[in-house]
Amino acid sequence: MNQIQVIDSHTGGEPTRTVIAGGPDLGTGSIAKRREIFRDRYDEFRSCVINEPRGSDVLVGALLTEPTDDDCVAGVIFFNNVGVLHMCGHGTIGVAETLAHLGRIEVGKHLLETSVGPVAFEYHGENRVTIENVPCYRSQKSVQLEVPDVGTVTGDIAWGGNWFFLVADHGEVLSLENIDRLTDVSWKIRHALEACQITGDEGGEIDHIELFGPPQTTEGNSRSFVLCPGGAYDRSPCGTGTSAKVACLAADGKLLPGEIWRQESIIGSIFEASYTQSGEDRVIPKITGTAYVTAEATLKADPQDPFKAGIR
Ligand code: PYC
Repeated sequence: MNQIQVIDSHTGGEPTRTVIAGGPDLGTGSIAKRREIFRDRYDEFRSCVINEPRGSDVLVGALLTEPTDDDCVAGVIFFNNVGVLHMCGHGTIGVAETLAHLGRIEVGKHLLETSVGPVAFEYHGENRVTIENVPCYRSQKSVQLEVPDVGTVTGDIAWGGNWFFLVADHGEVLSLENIDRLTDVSWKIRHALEACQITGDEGGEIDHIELFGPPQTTEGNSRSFVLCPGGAYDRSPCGTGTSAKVACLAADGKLLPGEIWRQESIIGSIFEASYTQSGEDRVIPKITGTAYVTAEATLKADPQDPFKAGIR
């Protein structure tokens, strides 16, 4: 019987399942190298942890691993229902809360090693975490896209630790009641990007779509709907998505360094964001959110179980 120890948490409603024991041996290379090994050789493990019947499409996984850099409190590989991720903002906040829950960190500043570099975070206590993301930037402004059954939309392409297409002129109502329609429109946008071979830099696949609209809370500056790569929508405002948004606002001169931007998710949870400038065209976003531990569990995968590797 394979046994995998996990701690579940949610960050602004978006779940993270952190694997703390029972994961595969990925060697001692860089986290980027270990992510490749995990992607290429351990897809059954990924699917076992995330997919039904032990998980669901909405979960993001975080496999804890030894850091290569002694300054980092842990290494982490993020994954979801369809593959591996580079960075995950809500996941980093969830991992930070999990490390605090395990007694592995105190209130203060720490580093987490990811496949795209060390990510600094501050654990404030009382479930509150601020992450300092990798350098983010807008790659292309106002890209016009003809989307079958939807019409023409205009979007910015930005790197927030993942590639995003950010659209404001979608004409949709950003409400929970409209989730099916928002998912459908966002999928069509993603397929249209693929069909037109529109990518991020160096051919990076744009696998996150963000629709923006006016806020619906008194604190928010804007509400967003984010479609994740595997088809689930992000319940949180999306850490990398908020970073991509901040990069676009900064590029347009609409948000100054240090100014606060409150991004509201489709369920009304909020991330507070600001940035510092990094070189001429990059920003380092800081994202603050709250996370709560929801479960401590041991997943079991009986070798006889026909769905030991999840439903794929
Ligand atoms: O918070 O960066 C994020 C994220 C990516 C996918 C789901 N959440």
